[in-house]
Amino acid sequence: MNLNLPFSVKTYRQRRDRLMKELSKNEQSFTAFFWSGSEIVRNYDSHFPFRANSDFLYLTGCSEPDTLILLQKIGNKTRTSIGVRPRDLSHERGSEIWEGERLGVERAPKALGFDEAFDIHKVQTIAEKYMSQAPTLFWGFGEYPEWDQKIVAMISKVHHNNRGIAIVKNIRDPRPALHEIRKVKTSEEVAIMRRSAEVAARGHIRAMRTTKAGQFEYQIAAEVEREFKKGGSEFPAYGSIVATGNNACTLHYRANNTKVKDGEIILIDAGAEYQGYASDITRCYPISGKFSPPQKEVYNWVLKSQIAAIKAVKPGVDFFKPHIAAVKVLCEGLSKMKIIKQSPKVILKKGLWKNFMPHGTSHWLGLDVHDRGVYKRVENPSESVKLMPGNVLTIEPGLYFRKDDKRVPAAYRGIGIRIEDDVLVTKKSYDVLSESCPKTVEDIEAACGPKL
Ligand SMILES: [Mn+2]
Repeated sequence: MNLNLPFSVKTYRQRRDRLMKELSKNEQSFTAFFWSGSEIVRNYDSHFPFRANSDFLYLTGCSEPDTLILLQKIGNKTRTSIGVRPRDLSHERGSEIWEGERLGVERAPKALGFDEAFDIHKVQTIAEKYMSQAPTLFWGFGEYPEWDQKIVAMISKVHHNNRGIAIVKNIRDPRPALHEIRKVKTSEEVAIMRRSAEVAARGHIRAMRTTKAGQFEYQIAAEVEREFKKGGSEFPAYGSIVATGNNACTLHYRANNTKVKDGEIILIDAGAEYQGYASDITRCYPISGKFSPPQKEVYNWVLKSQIAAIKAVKPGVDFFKPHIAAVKVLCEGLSKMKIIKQSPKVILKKGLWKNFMPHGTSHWLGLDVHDRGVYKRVENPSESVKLMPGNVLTIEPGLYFRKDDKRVPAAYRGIGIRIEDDVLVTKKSYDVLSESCPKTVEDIEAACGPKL
């Protein structure tokens, strides 16, 4: 069976050990559970392609549905177990002959580096046994409601069997510790993320080279995603946004069903998922291959702001420092283009820029496109977290002038621009993982023609 783990079994074992060490800082003895997720029905008996929960993926590298990780630490002793679907070679519906090969109970321990494995159908007995051995249970509520209920029922059962005396005394969330670990990428992870960004960049370049007036946005998406698969990425990291003209002003535009016209700018926000890791790139280019003067003007202000933000990335600075750098330039642009007839200072102070850039400049990037991890300190929410070497974040300022926005001079209406790169925080400064994607007006116009 080809599991295609991105890293060695040893790496995943080390990740689990590291997590257990973190969790044991406050809890001597505990059990922790992590669920992979299940297949989800799209319609009738068709399912969406399965992709495991990212915490689960981080800890195993494996993407089998209906799988539960059990980690236990009692004093200095650790025990790891994994509940999987049993093998089934019958001719019945739902068997491997119908649905594909499974890892199974016998192969799982060695293949994934766990001490033991069990049939997921017997989870209740096993999980209750584990639970009754340690006073603290780590489980992340709110992601799988069905499992939240199962966990509560199991706790109840364990207590009932013990004549109502509490055995599970503390229920804690394992995610803050795990997400802090996930936030700092190793060089192995960075290599994969760089590749993810390179593959995504090729998709954007192909779109620039093939887009012609009269195509539908989804047909352009197909050109982008063709390069993803060609480059070894099985799935896009999220639903590709291909938004022409005024559609670009809808931040999470998903319809992708408009025909593109000459004279418009198209915005593509699309990233590949490579070995589980997301890239997230946004580029805008003219359908005709040439920017009009007002389009170019808006584009260059966003570009200037994006470059200023990237230059603000370095270890030790506040997470929001790049955002502030980006916003300052946008305020200058909004004033210079007379979109807001105020000085840049007033636009900044009164927050008027928010009318035309309603989103933040950055988010973490990793296994999840909006990778987990906090932006403000949990203990002091007025203080933002600092950037650290190994963090990967996006830098994506934008300006959006809706076609029906009467406040905006007519020449700029219907233009929506966002420019997004994936940036690694290095020991001294930054490294743009998506730098192979054209970004200046000159480079984009060159990439737009001649058409393939
Ligand atoms: Mn993004």
